[in-house]
Amino acid sequence: LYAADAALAVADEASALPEATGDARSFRDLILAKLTYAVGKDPIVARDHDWLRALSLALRDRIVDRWMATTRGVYRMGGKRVYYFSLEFLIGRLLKDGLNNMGLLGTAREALASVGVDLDVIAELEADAALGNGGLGRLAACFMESMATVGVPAYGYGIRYENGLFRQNIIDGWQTESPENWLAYGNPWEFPRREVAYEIGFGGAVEASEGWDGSAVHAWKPAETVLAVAHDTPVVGWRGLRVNTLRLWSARSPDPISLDAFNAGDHIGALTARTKAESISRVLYPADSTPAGQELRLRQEYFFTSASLQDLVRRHLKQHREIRTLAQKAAVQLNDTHPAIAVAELMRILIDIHAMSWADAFALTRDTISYTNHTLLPEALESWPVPLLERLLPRHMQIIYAINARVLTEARAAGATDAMIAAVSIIDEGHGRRVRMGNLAFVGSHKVNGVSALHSELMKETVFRDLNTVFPGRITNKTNGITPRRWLMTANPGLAGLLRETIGEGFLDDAEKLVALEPFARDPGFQERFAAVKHANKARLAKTIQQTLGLRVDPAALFDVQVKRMHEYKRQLLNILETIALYNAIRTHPEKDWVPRVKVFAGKAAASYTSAKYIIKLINDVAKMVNTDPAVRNLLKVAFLPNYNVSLAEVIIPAADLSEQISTAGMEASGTGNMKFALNGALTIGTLDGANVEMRDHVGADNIFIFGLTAAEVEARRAKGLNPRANIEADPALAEVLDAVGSGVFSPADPQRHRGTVDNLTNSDWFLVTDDFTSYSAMQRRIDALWGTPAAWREKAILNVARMGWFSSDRTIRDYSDEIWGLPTVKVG
Ligand code: 4GP
Repeated sequence: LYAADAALAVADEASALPEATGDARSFRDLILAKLTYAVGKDPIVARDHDWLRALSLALRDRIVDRWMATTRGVYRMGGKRVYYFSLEFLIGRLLKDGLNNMGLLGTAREALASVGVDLDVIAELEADAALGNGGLGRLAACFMESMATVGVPAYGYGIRYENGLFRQNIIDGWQTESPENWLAYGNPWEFPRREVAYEIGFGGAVEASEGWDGSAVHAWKPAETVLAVAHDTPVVGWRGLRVNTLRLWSARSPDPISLDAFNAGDHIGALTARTKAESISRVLYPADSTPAGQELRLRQEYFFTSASLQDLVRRHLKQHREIRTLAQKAAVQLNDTHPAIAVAELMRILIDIHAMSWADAFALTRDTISYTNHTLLPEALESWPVPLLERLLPRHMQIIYAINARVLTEARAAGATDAMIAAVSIIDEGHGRRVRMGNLAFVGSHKVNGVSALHSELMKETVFRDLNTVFPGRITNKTNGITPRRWLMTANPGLAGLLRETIGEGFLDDAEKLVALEPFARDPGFQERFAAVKHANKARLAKTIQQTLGLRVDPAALFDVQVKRMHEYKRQLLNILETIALYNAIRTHPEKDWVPRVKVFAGKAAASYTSAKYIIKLINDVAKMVNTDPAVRNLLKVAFLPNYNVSLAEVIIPAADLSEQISTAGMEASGTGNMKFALNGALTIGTLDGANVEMRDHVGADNIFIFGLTAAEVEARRAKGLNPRANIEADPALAEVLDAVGSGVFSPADPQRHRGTVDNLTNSDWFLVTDDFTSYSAMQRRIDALWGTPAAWREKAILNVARMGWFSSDRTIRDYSDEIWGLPTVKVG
């Protein structure tokens, strides 16, 4: 093989290179063949990016073999498939995860070493696919991996955004946004399927005629069409047992250019239609709980939903020839309301194209679809103006009206009052007539789930109270989970290795086997090794902090971390205000025995979310002062790491001692970062919110630091009327902090800068920062005390690792399979 010869020549020159053996040798040859024939480079001149591409393609070949086998198997068995519809898939990098799941991590490392290439160096060059905003998108990615692991035949359906979530730059402490160009070096993982393209219509009119039996027949004649072109990415499960497909749609114009216009000299106008069509898959909207762009966002939602439904109906008919069996063979899971238009689109396909009766079509739609809710925040509940839907999707609007009429009749029959009717109606008459997508998703689904026990209960009491009365039993809970392959094995190889040596390999296949670690929690020898792993991870994060911020931090300090989207309900503000209180206390009482802390923050704010951007600025203003104040003597450091994404999370999470999960109770649907930290041996400081509640139940109340008001108490205080001034008066430390921030101590060049933030806290404080400040602060001091007894701290940290197995997304997916999708799963290992 020519490539192999050339590589050996390279190896000869650097005679110290290790020899590859066995599997590594054949894998090396595969990499070299890819480098030569797919990348077109000689090993002698290959650069790191070339090696990355060659390695990725070599791995991809191995994955593809399993992929074909999996797909053939599903066809042969004729079983049910799951279709996970999500506007976001926050998949991050795929190389190491793929190597790990294929059992090739060591092999690849050895193969590359034999040609003088360092796997870790080239892996760092892989683009981070940020096709999502936050928790909802990352959950979809964990679910894809777990479905492949537990043997659920699944397709993920979404959009192939040319530019994913924006890149966050911090300039002079302020967030600025620039486009993330994740496709700049091409994407080795995807297979474009030009032949799999569907027409997606917009606008136009509906023509009604009389059918053979006298019933009305409707034909939608769209004014405009866009093509949805499939791009497939294989998703490998643990041990490579099965490989599923992530199918992302890219928008294309049916007419790439208007030649007439071009020839007439209008070179830009000739491309207008194309630009408009392609803009659909251009960018991901920053949608985490902020009102997003209007029409384009709706176009995106319909675009990918329609393409996906057309695709799965085609697959179903090809295999089973009979549309009526759809629900037995296909389970469509709507990840939040973004794909909720699926209810109307599937009805349109069944009625207008397959000539089904209304009743049959609706029963089939309901049996096929189910919906997951991810937030109770009122501003995040999607609704579209009726006139917009009427113009863009006229046939769907008709169908929605018809569904609504039947739902309201059903509700009346069930004894609904007028107020209940108004609440269950898909049309919101209160705010200028809007279509409530949550209600549409609810009535079109056989199951509706929340993502933690608390959240699912709150759904029944708040947003879906009346729908829950009319359709009792439809709401169910599926507590979120995280994949331990990415969040333990590949993100924290040191800890994974230690666990394997200590309790064997069983936990790799079944995370709940981590309980075998419990007997080691107090073992001094094990504690030492556990602490050494943590220290190494902290040293690595310290290096990242030094490289990105030029800030030196001591890995021996307590690493206290809050990383997640920036949002007022997540209360990064509470954290930074308490940090200031600590700063004041250290300055006032330098003689005390302070615990050295490093406060780490990271997270993006939606571009239009001004108050969140001010919080970022405040954190950076505080950092600037604290980090350079000699009076603090390195007892406190504050680091805001820019551009939080999956790859950065993989470095930060294994290095945390303390995990901040401090949302206003009742507002965080679940959280999944909370699970990742605890699985990696961080202790949690948190409110009784989202999945924190279940984490406390699993790890034990002694091993988690719970503070603050409960969801019920928050509701009661809001009902009674908040009184932040009284809270501030009652806590002199808080008053001092707010005085300092408001008067510009941290922003001397612009003393008014943070006035708005302080005024808002003093006058309204919707997120109850001042209500929880005192108990939060007290809990932090208890944490300091525990840190002073390393054996006690380590014992708790180890027990967290041992008891977090239940939060594996494998468990979550098994629950969905059993109770929502009606599918069998397998045990691996
Ligand atoms: C998030 C929720 O805020 C978070 O609590 C939850 O863990 C996650 O979904 C997954 O269920 N919501 C979003 C969103 O990301 O865009 O609404």
